[in-house]
Amino acid sequence: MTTSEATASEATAPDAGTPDVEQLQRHFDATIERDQRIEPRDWMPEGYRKTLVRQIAQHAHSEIIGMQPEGNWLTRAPSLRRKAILLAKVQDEAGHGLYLYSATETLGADRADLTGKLISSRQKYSSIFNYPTLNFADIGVIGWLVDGAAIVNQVPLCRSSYGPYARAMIRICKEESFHQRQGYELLMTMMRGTDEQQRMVQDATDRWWWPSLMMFGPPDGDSPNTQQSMAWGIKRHTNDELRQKFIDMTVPQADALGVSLPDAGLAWNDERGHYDFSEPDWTEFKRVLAGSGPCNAQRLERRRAAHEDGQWVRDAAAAHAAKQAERQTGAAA
Ligand code: FAQ
Repeated sequence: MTTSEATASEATAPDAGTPDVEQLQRHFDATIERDQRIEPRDWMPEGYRKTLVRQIAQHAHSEIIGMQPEGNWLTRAPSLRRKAILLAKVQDEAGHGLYLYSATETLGADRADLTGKLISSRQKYSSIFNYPTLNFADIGVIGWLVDGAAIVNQVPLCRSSYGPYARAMIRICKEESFHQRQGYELLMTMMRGTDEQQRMVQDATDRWWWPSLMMFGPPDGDSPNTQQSMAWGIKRHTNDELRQKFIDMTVPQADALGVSLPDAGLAWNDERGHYDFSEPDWTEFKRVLAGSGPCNAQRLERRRAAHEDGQWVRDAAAAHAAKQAERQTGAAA
């Protein structure tokens, strides 16, 4: 184990006996200061725990709701190869949701409670999944832009201060990288195809560009959580820093693909060493967050229906577990 992997308890254990809250807080602060991990059994301030549950739950919900836009094309994939790739990707997203819900459970959250909060609109999921997938080029563009943005946002989370979240992100990021590449490869193939296929790619790029930039969250000046989350080492970069990184990375990819990005203000700035770009429409972002995006109602309705349809499975699993426990108690007696 490297020093940076040492847990808070191993690094500086508070004095023997029952430590008071101030002592525990100092110990926690010192762990964060040394850039070491907080683990589930370590003491943590309530605000830290709540912030993690909020962010990780929103992330888990995004993975699960995020299965819908692409799932929409599973039955209509143009070839067996594309269908197998898409199926694997959608299944991966379900897995990501499960690792993340498990991470919230290490913080004392209850998965059923979080699902209840999602389907009653008391917890958010990413704005990006409230846009429709109109044709198969959208599948490629989701891989390229949406998974591309997810990677830029999530790679730094592999160094997040909370151990179970950071470890979940390592595996998720490896899979997201395959997702991004399959999308880009799909688009490359379409761009070598007919005029109509090339037009489809351009149209999908035009529709997904701005929503992809909004995935990084509001501008830093309007982001109530960033400062504290960075002080706690939960987030490693601000929303605007990551948005800029994504743009700088994506513009050359668009050039290689042969598509234009729908922003007349996009231009390399030699002085800054970054691309300048226009401001996304933050009124639209707020509208989508408030529940009035193109697909919000449909996404939640489908998630609610899936939850209700699955009730008998949960009941059967609980009855089976109870029966097993009863048998074990009987055998032990
Ligand atoms: N959509 O103060 P901040 C994926 C909320 S990738 C909806 O800046 P924070 C992979 C925010 O929660 C997508 N809500 O907040 C995939 C806060 O709400 P609250 C998921 C947003 O937390 C690909 C309020 O606005 N990725 O699923 C959004 O410091 C393809 C104020 O904002 C993650 O969740 C938004 N875009 O920063 C799956 C990554 N932006 O509760 C399928 C982890 C902000 O205070 C197919 N999360 N809000 O009322 C994060 O990095 C952060 O939570 C941010 C927001 C950057 C999203």
